[in-house]
Amino acid sequence: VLPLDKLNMCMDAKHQKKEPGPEGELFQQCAPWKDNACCRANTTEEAHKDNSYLYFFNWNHCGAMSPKCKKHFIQDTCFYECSPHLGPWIKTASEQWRNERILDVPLCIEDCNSWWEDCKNDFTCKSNWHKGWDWSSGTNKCPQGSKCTKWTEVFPNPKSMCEQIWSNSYLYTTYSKDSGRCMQMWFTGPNPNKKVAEYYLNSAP
Ligand code: FOL
Repeated sequence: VLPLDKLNMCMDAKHQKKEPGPEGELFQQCAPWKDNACCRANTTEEAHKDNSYLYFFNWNHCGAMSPKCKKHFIQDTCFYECSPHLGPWIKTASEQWRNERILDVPLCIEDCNSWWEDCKNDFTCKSNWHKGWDWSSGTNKCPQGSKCTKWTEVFPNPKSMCEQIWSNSYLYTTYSKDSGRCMQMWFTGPNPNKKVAEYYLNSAP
């Protein structure tokens, strides 16, 4: 049989393990996932670097990204690479670099709002960071015809950023962390997202 435990599984993407499990140590911001993770320790170290081998992604494509903004992108990377409770939102992907993706993961309002607040004075040239870059140098640069503008011009509000930046990986919600109805990118202690996945799995059509 195919083991398919939607409450405890890893997506078939670029760096995730086949099955979730404990990792002795995970690096810094990814440490909350160490008891049960889809990421390896190496992946979490890379997640904290600029232009890491994970995606060779350049956060500083419109000048240096501020540290307070970058910490949210590191946390998003931890969440994306490590989360074992994304089953209800895993879909087949059409990209050549991954077989599966996440779609419309309901993100807690605090996590989306603080991410946008901490980035709103930064600059970018694109609203969808998955597609359309100039990769000719080996890392992403703003494509010809695009211009670096204020974050708020590209993303007027938290919802536009959280939903558009990774092709609708996230769904903006007005649920708070204590609701049990939204997924948390930032948490300490036991992973609160398992119960959220359980809720959505049981309330699914
Ligand atoms: N975080 C979350 N929450 N969801 C994600 O889907 C996600 N994905 C990445 C990182 N964090 C995430 C991966 N990021 C390319 C660009 C970004 C990227 C992975 C790959 C890239 O190669 N883009 C090409 C198109 C490639 C294709 O579509 O096949 C480009 O044109 O820029």
